[in-house]
Amino acid sequence: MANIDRRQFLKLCTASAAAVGLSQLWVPAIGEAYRKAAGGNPPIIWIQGSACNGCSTSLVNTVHPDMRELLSEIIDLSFHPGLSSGAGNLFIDGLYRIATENKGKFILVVEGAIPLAHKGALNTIGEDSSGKAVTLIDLLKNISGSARFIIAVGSCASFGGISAAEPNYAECVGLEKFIEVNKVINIPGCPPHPDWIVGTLAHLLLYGPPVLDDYGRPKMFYGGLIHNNCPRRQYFDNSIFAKNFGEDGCLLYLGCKGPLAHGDCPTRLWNSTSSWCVDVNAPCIGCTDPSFPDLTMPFYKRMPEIKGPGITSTADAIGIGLGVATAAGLGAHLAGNYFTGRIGPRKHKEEEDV
Ligand code: FSX
Ligand code: SF4
Repeated sequence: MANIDRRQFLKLCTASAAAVGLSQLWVPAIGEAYRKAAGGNPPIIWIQGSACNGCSTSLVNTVHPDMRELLSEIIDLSFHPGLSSGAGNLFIDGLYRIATENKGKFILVVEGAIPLAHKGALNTIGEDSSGKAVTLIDLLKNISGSARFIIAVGSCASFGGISAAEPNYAECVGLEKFIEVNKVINIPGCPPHPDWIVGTLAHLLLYGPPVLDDYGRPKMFYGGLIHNNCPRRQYFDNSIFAKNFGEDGCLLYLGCKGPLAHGDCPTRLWNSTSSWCVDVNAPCIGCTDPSFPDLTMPFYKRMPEIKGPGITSTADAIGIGLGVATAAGLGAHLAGNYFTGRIGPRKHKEEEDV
């Protein structure tokens, strides 16, 4: 058993940027849990689809724990296209061997969307020993059913993201279009914060799946609206709006999508707690939302559907209302995405808030 309980762990994971030295507390606890775990740590198989590699780059930038601690004390990253050595069919054979030997145990992490056009031929990941090209679709069909947990890392893998933006000639979809919805944990963000990835993995390994919201996102990281914790919120409430980049004021008129996006960016901060988008005068582009990017563009133009100050309902009610209003205002061809296929809401039985 870990020597920190789940409540303490959640407290550490949801702590603000002021909390330092998290690794001193929870990295050893997780390491100890691993050592005591019967059968050792479940291996992680990380595969990539249509993406920019930004999610992997974000993971490598983890600070607490750092990458060395992460790989040596927390996770068993058995396969990663960029971090594993090997080439050719040996690479693919190795991947299948890990999946077969760890049937029902391994964690499958998918980065990037799944391109469906041309039977998946736009996304081959290597060749098997007979020289036949292996597509991402083939691989997912072959191994996803054997995974214990499946994680979609990034907005592309979660909901399609940039890869599925109009006109989407490659017919990219998020993982949930491919795999039973309730089996996938989504960690959106373009890219996601390293803490969101590492914290979710750690929770999975220590306590099982975290509590998820209706879009499959761990509530411990995505439970609040950006707008709710934004340091410029007082400007919004007092109708003080920046009209040009670099001015003081709420960034709503410059396109901020903070009122519809969920995440803890304002309190967690990015790049080793140095900053986040709004801190550097850049409006939130809503990258954690299922509507990103088709419905959150243009990034630097105000969405008329996002109302100004005077809103007195709860922050979450504002977010839901805006999501629907925005979809309604942007044309049926895009709204169709929102209400059907691409962004399918799902319901979870929740015993706790996070
Ligand atoms: Fe997508 Fe990952 Fe955006 Fe990139 O690789 S979530 S394009 S920043 O980062 O898949
Ligand atoms: Fe902050 Fe954007 Fe909300 Fe303004 S609209 S308070 S800048 S999140």
